[in-house]
Amino acid sequence: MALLTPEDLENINSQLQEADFSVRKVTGLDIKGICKDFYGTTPGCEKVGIVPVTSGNGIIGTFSESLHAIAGYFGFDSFVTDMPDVSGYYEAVRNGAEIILMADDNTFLAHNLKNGKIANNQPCTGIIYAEIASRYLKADSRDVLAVGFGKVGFPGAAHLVHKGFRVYGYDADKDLLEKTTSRLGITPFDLSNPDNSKKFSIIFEATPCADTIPESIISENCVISTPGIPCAISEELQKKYRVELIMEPLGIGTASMLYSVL
Ligand code: NAI
Ligand code: 1J1
Ligand code: MG
Repeated sequence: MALLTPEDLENINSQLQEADFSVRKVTGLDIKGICKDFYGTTPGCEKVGIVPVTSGNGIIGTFSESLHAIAGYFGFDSFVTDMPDVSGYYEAVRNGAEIILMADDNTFLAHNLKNGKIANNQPCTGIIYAEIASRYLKADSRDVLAVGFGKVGFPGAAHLVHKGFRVYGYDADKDLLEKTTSRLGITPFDLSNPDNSKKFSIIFEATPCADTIPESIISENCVISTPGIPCAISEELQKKYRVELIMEPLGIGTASMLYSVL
């Protein structure tokens, strides 16, 4: 499992602003607008308690502070507890938290204690990046390429299928590729075969690998919506094809979680 590093989270506010600019350019709405439209919710004055967690690989420096900045950016009042783990959870609830945000190495959750709704970061991230991609105003068709069918990619790809897109898909794991494409009704599209040169204007990518998108399949001005870290495409190709890149390490997925539990 690829965990975030403090370097990924540097300048989280400017990363969010840049992502918001790109999302608006691609869809006509900002991240809040997409979440509001998609989940049908708006933040009131819910207080968010962020609990640092020490288990497994432990606390990621700036993870909790980044969540605090992200919650504020999307209009939520939040605080980080002084204590971690169970003591931190107790502290959060005692101090009036209505929504708890906390993560160990496997699960990053948002739990609304008032209405009981709970969200997991992986599907929330996949679905919102897929939703953003699906709203590309200048798409040339309803064909979409989905790359990576893991914990983030699978729910995103499923969302695109359910929205009625013609989804082509690839995963480096052959068994998973076969299983997922037949289960979801996706057309397998082998990116490792250079003869596959169909061009896409909408690409959704969720892998932990760099440079997964080859030059042969990208069209000028295509959208690549990708939560995957590191980046799916080289800077050189991004410039050459004027790619609209939606990529941000934590905030878009967290916004999706928060709006989904309102
Ligand atoms: P996962 O391990 O469950 O799935 C990754 C999938 O990518 C696997 O099925 C693997 O076979 C496939 N893959 C690996 N290399 C590939 C290649 N070259 N071409 C095609 N497929 C390839 O991982 P998960 O949990 O789905 O996370 C994916 C990425 O998203 C990670 O980098 C993770 O850190 C990142 N992430 C980002 C978030 C954000 O808010 N930006 C939130 C959560 C995760
Ligand atoms: C661990 C989070 C690991 C990731 C979104 O409280 C702390 O500081 C740590 N226990 C947080 N998960 O890196 C996922 C979540 C993107 N990657
Ligand atoms: Mg994100």
